Amino acid sequence: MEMNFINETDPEVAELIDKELIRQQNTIELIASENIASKAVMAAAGTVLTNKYAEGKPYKRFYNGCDLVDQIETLAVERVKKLFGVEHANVQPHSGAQANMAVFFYALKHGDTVLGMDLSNGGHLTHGSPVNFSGMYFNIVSYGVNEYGEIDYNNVEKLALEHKPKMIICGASNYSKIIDFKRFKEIADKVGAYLMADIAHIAGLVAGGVHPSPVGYADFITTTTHKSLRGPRGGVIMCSKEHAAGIDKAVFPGIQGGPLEHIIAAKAIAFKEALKPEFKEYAAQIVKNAKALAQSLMDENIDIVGNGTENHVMTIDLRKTGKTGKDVANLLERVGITANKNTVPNDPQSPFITSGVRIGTPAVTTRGFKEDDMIEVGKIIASAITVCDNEVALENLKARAKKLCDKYPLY
Ligand code: DSN
Repeated sequence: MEMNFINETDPEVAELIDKELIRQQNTIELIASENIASKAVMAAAGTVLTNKYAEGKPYKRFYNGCDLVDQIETLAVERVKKLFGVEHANVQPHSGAQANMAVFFYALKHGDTVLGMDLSNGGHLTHGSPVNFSGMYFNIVSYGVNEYGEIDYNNVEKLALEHKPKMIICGASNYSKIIDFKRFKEIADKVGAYLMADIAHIAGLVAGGVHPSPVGYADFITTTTHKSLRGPRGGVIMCSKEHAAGIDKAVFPGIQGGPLEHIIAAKAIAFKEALKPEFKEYAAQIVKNAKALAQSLMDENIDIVGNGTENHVMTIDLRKTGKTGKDVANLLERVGITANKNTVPNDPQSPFITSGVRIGTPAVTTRGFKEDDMIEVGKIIASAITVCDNEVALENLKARAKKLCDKYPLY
């Protein structure tokens, strides 16, 4: 029905949205940060709530007419608090980057030292990249991963003792091992630093009980809501009561204006979905699928950084194939698999070319893929890398990928 409204007003945009639905239906989505939101989540994001200004917090707004959005935002807050077992949550950040920015704004002063994971080692732009506000306005010290793709906690401790950061950031955009939040907390305590856990990638796994939680260790927990958590595109900050008022002020009026109440309603629905027992099964299946995919690739003689995965994501290491991440990501798109190029530890290539491809299983798991399907996906990827110049063979692989897509309709 919504598409009819769009079509009446703007057939050009409607056609492109229609085509994007077909693209998603006919593609095996392995971008580790993407997912497939439910119809209810999407419907809430397209409601009259987009019309409402509601600066401030529920029941303490600057504008009138907020009674109903107050109730909706309160539902979102209470549900996410229950889901993660936290004392306080702010559901207004428009994105994960803004959630992180608000924590920086509250916890740090311009020029303070922050210890975070390097972007090319799996960290995030907002963990101190020189091209991001975090790297421009703060003194960043970075830690990375060893050749097995693991954080060297002793090295993190050494850097912390040497540089005395005001805040340490853990959590990553491309890290396939379990994060030891307790160890990070011990390091932070040794130097009196705040600990921020950015769980954007693993939030669904934490909520589903298949990855340890940072609650009780991290002073601030930030996440996006659209990755493994499977909600609308947006962010959340969680913390103890001690930091609640300061974090809320950092979000508004610190870095944002009016909250997106239509997206907050969609977040409330996603949190309700994640509180259901089925979500635990989903989270467990994401990890089972990732392990099956990693094994299938390694069985086909494809290297995986760290020889496997403990969560939802892994990086194919292409160094021995002589191919680049950029080429293979494009090649995979050619056969109906979407992924992104990514650096591997000590990558000889630039971040624009890379020697790796990051792949993850949250989206395909939502579609219903199981371990057997992941084995087939691994075989398709491995064959594509091998037969990359043979058009007939690539067409054949595309047909195999399409068969899997047809087996699991998107909506
Ligand atoms: N762009 C996200 C990812 O792909 O991991 C990080 O925000």
